[in-house]
Amino acid sequence: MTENDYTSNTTLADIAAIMIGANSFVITTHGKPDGDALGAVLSLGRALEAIGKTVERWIIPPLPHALRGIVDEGVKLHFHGDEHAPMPTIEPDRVIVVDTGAWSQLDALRSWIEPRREKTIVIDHHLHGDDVGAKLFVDTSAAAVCEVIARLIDELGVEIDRVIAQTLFVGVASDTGWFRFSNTTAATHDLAARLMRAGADHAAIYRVTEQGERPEKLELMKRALQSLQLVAGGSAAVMTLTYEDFQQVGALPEDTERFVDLPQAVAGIETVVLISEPRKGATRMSFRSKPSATAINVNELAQRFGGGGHARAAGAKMDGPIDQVRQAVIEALEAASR
Ligand SMILES: [Mn+2]
Repeated sequence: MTENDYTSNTTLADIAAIMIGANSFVITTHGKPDGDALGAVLSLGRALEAIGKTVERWIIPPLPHALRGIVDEGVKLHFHGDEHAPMPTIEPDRVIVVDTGAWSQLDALRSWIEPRREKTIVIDHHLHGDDVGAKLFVDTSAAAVCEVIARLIDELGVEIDRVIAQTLFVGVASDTGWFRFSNTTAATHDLAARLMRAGADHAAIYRVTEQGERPEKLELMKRALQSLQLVAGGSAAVMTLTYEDFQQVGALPEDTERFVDLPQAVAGIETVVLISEPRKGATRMSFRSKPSATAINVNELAQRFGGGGHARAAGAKMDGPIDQVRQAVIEALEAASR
């Protein structure tokens, strides 16, 4: 699918009708789920169970440590790590993929999803994706896919109870950086208010999701800041975490979450890239840029490295020595700022 084809071919009302007519579902999302991805899996899963459906929730690890705290007791998550791990054993009527439509983010389950394309429904808010499912609903104006899931739950006629409210709130808060990022809209706040009225406890969610990390994360953060290089005349910051850094502090791949936000505290820094190698030879990049008239579109930048995302937040993966990747990133930043 070319990037221009990544547009809706169905409506939320149609998706709701399909869901009401089906009995069993596998819901999944991108690997290393963030709050939005996990919040969407959990809230939609609960809404479908509320109307008597059978649901399996499949997670491609790693699941960030702090996010485990938002999974309600009694909710079972199935994990798929690598090609040797089990695949879903039920043959569901429908496969639901949320918060991504990109095979690169669904690697571990691709061989299971691909033959089920006809019964797969993708619900997303990203700019780009592949031909993962026969049905696609994508709303790029939504700050979080959980905004879209809230509308879908309304279409299903399911009441937003406290648990659904909590998990939707996690998604909305997570993808907007707690309502700070430029993707936040009045509609985002309207939904957040509605979720609070339904019982979402924002202070408790903040404590669990943003203040529940392991000490190893702080050690890795120190190394990330120590590695910081200013490039493109000081307008861009590049941080690098090597495989050895992860090994020496005992950090996990998911411990880098939010590091890329840190240098943005400085006025002159417009763009930040975090390059990390949590597994030997597998380098990944996170790109952020602040909204401004001259802002670099990091979606375009990430695409040069085979990735993508949003204009202000994007990511990419690359095989190869981390030093070479860093050099290529710095050259791209220098070129983009000229
Ligand atoms: Mn999202």
